[in-house]
Amino acid sequence: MNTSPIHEKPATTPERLDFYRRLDEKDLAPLWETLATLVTPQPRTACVPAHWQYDRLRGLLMEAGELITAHEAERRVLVLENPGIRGRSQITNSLYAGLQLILPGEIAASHRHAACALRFIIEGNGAYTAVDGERVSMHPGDFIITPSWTFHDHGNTGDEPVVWLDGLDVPIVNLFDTSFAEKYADEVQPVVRAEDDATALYGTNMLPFGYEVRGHNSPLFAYRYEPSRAALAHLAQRGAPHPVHAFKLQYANPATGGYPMPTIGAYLQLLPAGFDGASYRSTDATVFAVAEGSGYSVIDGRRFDWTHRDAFVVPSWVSVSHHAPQGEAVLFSFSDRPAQQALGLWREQGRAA
Ligand code: 1HN
Repeated sequence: MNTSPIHEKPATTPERLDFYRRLDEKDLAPLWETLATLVTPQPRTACVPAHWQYDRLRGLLMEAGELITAHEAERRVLVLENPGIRGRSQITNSLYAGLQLILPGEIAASHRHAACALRFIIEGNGAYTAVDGERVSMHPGDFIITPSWTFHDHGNTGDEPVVWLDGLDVPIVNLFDTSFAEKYADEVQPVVRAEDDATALYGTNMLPFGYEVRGHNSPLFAYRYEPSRAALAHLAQRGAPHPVHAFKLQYANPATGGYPMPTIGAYLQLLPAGFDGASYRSTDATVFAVAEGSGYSVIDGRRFDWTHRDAFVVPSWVSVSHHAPQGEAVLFSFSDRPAQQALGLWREQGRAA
């Protein structure tokens, strides 16, 4: 790959500086002064690799639970901010991530927005999320989607705190200046599909009879952990791991075979005990959550030792390899790959056969 710049910034002379000043007054700027940083030979992100240890932040999340109600906060979330771009509520240039806590008896009121969301359940049972009238229970390891512009509220009818990882495409929506949001008239939307009716479909590869494909969102809002995990176990029994990804599956929209949402793809991968992954990079910065076990990843030459419930992020076009020396591990991940592919921009390197 040719990584030399397409242009070197020309020398600045007093005459040129004076010219630039006069351009500036007219809202004009010389491209040759910025071209080298504007169009780089390869991605040059401000985002950095980062790791959030759940054991070290769980106390803070519970403290948030004492300091502010879900009602007052609207959503009680600690945002995972990429250290390279602090203050923007972003984990990558295109995605938001946060850890949301809902305590027993609490309700997070119904609203909708242009941004789509995913939830990956980290700990606790007894909470539900309602998406467009469909109430879905949440259990650790489940992957749940909230498509764009669908009303959603959450509740915890159990007796323990429930925590999940939120992922949203808020920065993409804001890049296009296409943000809309509104509250539902009541705190909670009516349940139009019973939990059991909806849940019965999850993991069956079946859709309601007569279902018509509409838009880009999966008609199934929840992907249970057990069937996904069982599929990975089955793959691991039958074949050799991929040198980079080990055993990796992507969550699919059963109506189209495509991604569950137009902007965010999500994945679950099993690293078998002793897995020593090869180095790889892709243009989609990726957020990982540890679903099971422990291990480490080498990101841009730095080693990050992770364990169950931790989160970490791999920026765009930065090399990563995964390792599971202490036993098998399962990683959940999500990225903006569907958006990049739709625009013809996605690339990867180091993908062995
Ligand atoms: C949101 O609506 C939720 O519904 C969580 O749980 C996190 C972050 C930014 C914007 C909207 C939720 C969010 C959010």
